[in-house]
Amino acid sequence: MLGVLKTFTEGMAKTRKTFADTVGSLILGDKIDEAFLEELEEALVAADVGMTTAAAVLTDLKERHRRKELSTPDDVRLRLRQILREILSASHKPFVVSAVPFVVLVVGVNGTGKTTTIGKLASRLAGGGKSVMLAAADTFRAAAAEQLSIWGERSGIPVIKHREGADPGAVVFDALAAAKARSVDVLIVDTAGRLHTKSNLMEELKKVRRILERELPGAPHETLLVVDGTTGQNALVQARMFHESIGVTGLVITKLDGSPKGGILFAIAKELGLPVKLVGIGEGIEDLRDFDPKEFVEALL
Ligand SMILES: Nc1nc2c(ncn2[C@@H]2O[C@H](COP(=O)(O)OP(=O)(O)OP(=O)(O)O)[C@@H](O)[C@H]2O)c(=O)[nH]1
Ligand SMILES: [Mg+2]
Repeated sequence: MLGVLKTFTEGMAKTRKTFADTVGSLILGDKIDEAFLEELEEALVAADVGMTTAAAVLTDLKERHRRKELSTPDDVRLRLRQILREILSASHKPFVVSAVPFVVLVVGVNGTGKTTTIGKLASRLAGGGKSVMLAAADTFRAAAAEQLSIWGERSGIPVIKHREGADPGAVVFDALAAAKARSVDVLIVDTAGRLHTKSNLMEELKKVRRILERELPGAPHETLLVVDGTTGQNALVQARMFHESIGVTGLVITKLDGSPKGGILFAIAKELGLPVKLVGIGEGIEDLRDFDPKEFVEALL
C-alpha cells in the first residue's frame, strides 16, 4: 500500500476526542476542589473507563489532594496520566513468539474482527521473517475459510481448511501436523464466532483447545480474545465470559479507529487483569499495532 502508515494516535482519534471533551476540558480549569474531583470521576465514567476504574482513580486523587500534593489542574493531569499508565502496565505483556511452532488460538464473538486480525498479524509475522500457517477452524460458514484464504494468499501464507461444516477439531489436528512437518514458526487458528447457542461455541472452542494441548505440549501458546472496541462495556462482558470458559492470555481490541470508547481498555486491565496485546486501527493489512500502555495514555491526555 502506498502512502504514510497511519500512526497509533491517528488511529484512535475518536477516543482522543472523547477524553478531550470529558476529562481534558475539565483539567483545563484553574482550581481544584472536591466538586472538581467528583466531576472528574463522572468524566472518566463517560469516557468508558468503567465505574471500578474511575472510583479507584478518584480515591488516589482525593487522597493526594488532601495531602496537598495536587494544587493545580496540571498536577491532576500529570497524576492522572501516571495512574492510568499504572493500571495498564500492571497487566501488560507484549505479544512475543517464544516457541516453535508457536500456536495462537484466536477466539471471540462474531464480527469482532478475528479473521481480519489474523490476516494482519500473519502478514506482519511473515514480513518479519517467520514462516506462518493459518488454520481455518471456523467451519460454520464456507465463506469463513474463503475469507481466511484470501488473507493467506495476500501474504503467501498456506491455509489449512476442510469443507464447510467439518469438525473444527479435525482442522486443527491436521494443521498442527502440517505445521510440525513443515517446521512452521507460527500457526494461527481462526475460529467461529457464531453457533446455534453460546454454550455450543464454548464447547467447540474447548475441544479445539484440548486437541492443541494434546498434540503439542504448551500449545496454545497464546489464546487471543478479539473484542470490538466500539461496543464499550460489552467488551468487558465478553472478556469475562471467554476467560472463564476457555482461558485467555491476551486481548486484541479492534476498530479503535471508529470507536469513541477506547476507555474500555482501562476497565479490562483493571477489572480482569488481562493484558491487551494488539489493537486494530483500521481494515487495512497494516492497521494492527502492538499495544503500548505509555503510548496509549499519552495519546489520550
Ligand atoms: N475499522 C475497522 N474495521 C475492522 C477492524 N478489524 C476488523 N474490522 C472489520 O470488521 C468486520 C468483521 O471482521 P472479521 O474479521 O470478518 O470478523 P470475525 O470476528 O472474523 O467475524 P466472524 O467470522 O463472523 O465471527 C470486517 O468488515 C472488518 O473489515 C479494525 O481494526 N478497524
Ligand atoms: Mg471470521
